[in-house]
Amino acid sequence: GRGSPWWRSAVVYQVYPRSFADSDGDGIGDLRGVIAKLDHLRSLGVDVVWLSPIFTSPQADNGYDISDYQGIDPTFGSLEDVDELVAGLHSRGMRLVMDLVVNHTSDEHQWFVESAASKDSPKRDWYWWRPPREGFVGGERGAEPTNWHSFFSGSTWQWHPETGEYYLHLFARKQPDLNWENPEVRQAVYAMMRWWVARGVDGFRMDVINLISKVVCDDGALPDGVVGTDLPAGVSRYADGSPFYTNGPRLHEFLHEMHTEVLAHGAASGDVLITVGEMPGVTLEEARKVTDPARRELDMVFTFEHVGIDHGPGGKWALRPLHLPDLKANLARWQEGLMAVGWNSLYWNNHDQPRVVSRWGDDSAEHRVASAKSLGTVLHLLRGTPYVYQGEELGMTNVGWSQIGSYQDIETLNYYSESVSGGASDGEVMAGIGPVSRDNARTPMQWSDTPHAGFTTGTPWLAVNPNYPAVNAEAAVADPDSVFHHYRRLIELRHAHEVVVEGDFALLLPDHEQVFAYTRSLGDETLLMVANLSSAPAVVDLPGQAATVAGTLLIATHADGAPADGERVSLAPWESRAYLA
Ligand code: ISL
Repeated sequence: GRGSPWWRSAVVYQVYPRSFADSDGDGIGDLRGVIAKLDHLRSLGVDVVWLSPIFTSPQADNGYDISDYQGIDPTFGSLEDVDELVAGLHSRGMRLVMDLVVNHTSDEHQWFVESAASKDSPKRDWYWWRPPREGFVGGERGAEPTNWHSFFSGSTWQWHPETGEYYLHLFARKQPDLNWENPEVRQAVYAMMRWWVARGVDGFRMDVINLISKVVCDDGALPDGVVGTDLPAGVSRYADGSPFYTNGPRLHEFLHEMHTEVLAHGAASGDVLITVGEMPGVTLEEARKVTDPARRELDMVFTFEHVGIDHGPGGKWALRPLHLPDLKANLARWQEGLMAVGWNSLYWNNHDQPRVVSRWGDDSAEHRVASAKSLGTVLHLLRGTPYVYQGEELGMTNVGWSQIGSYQDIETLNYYSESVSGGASDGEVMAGIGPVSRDNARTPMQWSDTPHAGFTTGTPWLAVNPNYPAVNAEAAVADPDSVFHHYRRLIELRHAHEVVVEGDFALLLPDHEQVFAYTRSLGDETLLMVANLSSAPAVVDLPGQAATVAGTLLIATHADGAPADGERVSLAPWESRAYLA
């Protein structure tokens, strides 16, 4: 509605700077590379750029391990480059969202260095230090304070012989968790956020922000996870600790405090900031609380339910083929659940997820373009704020290497070592890694058909996907039927039609195994989206939709699509259309 915050009609584009554009030939993308490509983003029509971390970092997790929140890693450039990026975006009518990674720091952050120096350090309590389990010698198997399994394999506890205690790291051992129970930690984070806001940033994407509050027992101990059978063989001595650090007891209190201390004051421009909390394990009920404007926490969250919908019993490393009705039911549940109160973020891809055209589309030469377009249509006409991950607008695909030596992602490498040392064969582990490794999303952006896809004049830090001669930005921009121009039109539709932004959502054909169909309605307008997400033709009857299919065709994948016949719509493989009446 009128007077609603600017970000409700915005589309966000994620830049993963290491893989976006390299200006100096060292093989790693950088800020001057991003600055050089702003017109690509402007012609796509996005409103906001979310930049993955560019801060000083040992790069153990590609910048999600920060050693100085107010410094820029020399790999990426300088503070002056950030200022120029902000100015370049603002002058083109776009805004900048920074990545806020404050569940953990790097172990090379000065805060941790001081904390680790001695048990009496004034900063000792800034992190989670705990003694070895009673009856065990520190460092030996089983002595860890809890049995939790790390997101990046192994224990969540690292033995520190110098002070005779363990520290907690939910991710890599170079990513110690900050202790948000300590008010000094929280104030230091808020001060750093205010510094970035004063410098001109327009918002924050908050890394794993629903993991900041942990369950602490009265005696200060953290609880053990229940040992189950759901962990792969090699890791079965660990348990799932997530109930004790996901959506923890003080999460809403901390987010509200952050709102009061920082977010409520708005951007330097005078506008409201935009905030999105990355929340693995978030439930709809928690998301509604976080995004209820009256509670003053965050604007939206990244849920993980839909990107877990094809996980097998072994988790993300055992992807199964998508069962479309499950995906539809899940997205519909979130659409409906955040309709009256709260707001959705909409995404298929980011730097942690495999490429959607390979995962749920068909990346063969025959269907790549149509399937990328139809998946885009399904997402972009939903209610919420869409996020486009770099290369998604080109229909970039998974690379799916079969040799572990090709990969660099720490999650992938640690999982490989843990599984192989637990007795799994290289072949079976690689069969799991290929379709889902985060490196699928991290191969360099494909700009042109020149060597290394025009990403760098040097040697890229991660190999370019060999399909770049066919899949690249230069070719896509020149071709009016490309995925790029389809995404550009989808973004235009959101800007042009209030029904795309605010309309109520209703799912059609919930059980259909090929077709995703829904309506959006606002006042007397109805938008109908119908997409065949399969490589076979489909014919559907849409009860009550005769008027909409006779309305204006807003966007379509196939120029020569069969006209609708009453309520009956016939769709070619991967064909989609949206009508407005
Ligand atoms: O990638 C994942 C899917 O298995 C998750 O485990 C992922 O690590 C989780 O979604 C949190 O992601 C965020 O925090 C991590 C960082 O590695 C990711 O890149 C970031 O998006 C730790 O900072």
